This record gives sequence, C-alpha cells and structure tokens, in this order.
Amino acid sequence: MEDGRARGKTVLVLHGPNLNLLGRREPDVYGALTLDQIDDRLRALAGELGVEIEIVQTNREGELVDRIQQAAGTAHAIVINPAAYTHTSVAIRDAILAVGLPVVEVHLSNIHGREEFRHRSLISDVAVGQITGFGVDSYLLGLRAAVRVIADARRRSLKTRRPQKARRPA
Ligand code: CA2
Repeated sequence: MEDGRARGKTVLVLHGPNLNLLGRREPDVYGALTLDQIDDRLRALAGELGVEIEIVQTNREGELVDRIQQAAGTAHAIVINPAAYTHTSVAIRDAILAVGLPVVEVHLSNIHGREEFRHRSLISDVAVGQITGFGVDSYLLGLRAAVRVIADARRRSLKTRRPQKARRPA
C-alpha cells in the first residue's frame, strides 16, 4: 500500500479508439499485450494500492466525453489514453476542464518520438501530467500518479480542516 489516504477512492481508466485491437496488430509499436491483459495488471495494482478502479474502452469520442462528465460524481481521478483523439479532440479537453478532476494522460508509445502530428496533445496542458513511451508501464505509472494526486489532495484538505491548537491565555 503506497498511501493510505487514497484508500477506497475510485480511479476511472479510459482507453480511447482502436486500443481494443492491442496485441493483435502493430506489436512493435504498442507491445504484445492485449487490452484485457493490461486491464488485469491495472486491477492487480489497484488492489495493491487499495483503490477502486473502473475501466472503460470506447471507440467513440462522445462516449469518452460522457464518461468524463459522469466521473464528476463517481471518481476521484482519471487515467486516460485518448489514443488518436489526443491530437484532435477539443471536446475531450473541454470535458476535462469542465469536471475539474485530476487527469493523468498516458500513452503506450512515445508520441514525441513519432510522426509530427502526434507530438501535439490537446490534453497535456489540462492534465496533471503525461506519461508516454513505457508500454503497459505508462498505465501502471499513471495509476500510481493518480493515487498520489488523490492522496495529496486529501492531505491538504485534512490540514485545512484540522482545528487549531488552543492558545494559552496571555
Ligand atoms: O501510444 C499510444 O498510446 C497512442 O495513444 C495510441 C494511439 C495513437 O493514435 C496515439 O498517437 C498514441 C493509437 C491506438 C491504436 O491502437 C492500435 C493497437 C493495435 C493495432 C492498431 C492500433
């Protein structure tokens, strides 16, 4: 258990379009694991860290937007691989800004080492951070980062709510 302050909190993991094909095509770029195998590793790590995890894959931009909006009431942080929408989606960016939840952007491949059009992310500056190029470990590091962010926020809120020590009368 890394930080008990996040125990019982929920992290939403969102996988964007075509990631359901993982393990079946382009293993040189995206690795040999299937999405189910990545999800199994995420669930195992969530168990170790003591957090709840919800995982969704969709090929639809609008569904990613819906899930981000719904997360406002159900999750404490989001780990997202927006896949191709990383480079195009103002709608996903706006949804992230609207809900105000901490978001960790992850990519299997190093988007900065690939074609020019992949270098730009519309998400990175509204995310807490971006983890790119570590294969499945990008997701696992992303989950650890999300848990850390939740724990830090909780620590800060406990600090501001803690009653001040009574002062001795002069
Ligand atoms: O490296 C990543 O995680 C990406 O988000 C993956 C996206 C790509 O558009 C981004 O630039 C970087 C593509 C996901 C497509 O996944 C496939 C998996 C197997 C076979 C074909 C595509």
